[in-house]
Amino acid sequence: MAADRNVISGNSVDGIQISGEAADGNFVRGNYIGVDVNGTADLGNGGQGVVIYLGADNNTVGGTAPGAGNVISGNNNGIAINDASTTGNLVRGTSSAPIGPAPWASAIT
Ligand SMILES: [Ca+2]
Repeated sequence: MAADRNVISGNSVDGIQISGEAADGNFVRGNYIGVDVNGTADLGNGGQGVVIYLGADNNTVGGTAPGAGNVISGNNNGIAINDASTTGNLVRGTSSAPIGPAPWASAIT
């Protein structure tokens, strides 16, 4: 999965927005968000790395399978989940290490 990752970095606003009542059941897996293609240098997005809001429900960032974790670093904020109508979202396999100690860890720094 790692070779298939997206590099979502260097945007002036948010890296990924999952927004609105219909934005339910999405997965964000295996990406570099806010770092360079090697996953080692700061290339942060100007807003959130990932933001889930305005009624987006039951979305998953990361996961427990090998390669499902994201590296989310260098952004203004790592992950934001906002608004009372935004429910049931999961952030899985998190780690404070620059790249998680297990291949499935999401590193959020
Ligand atoms: Ca919804």
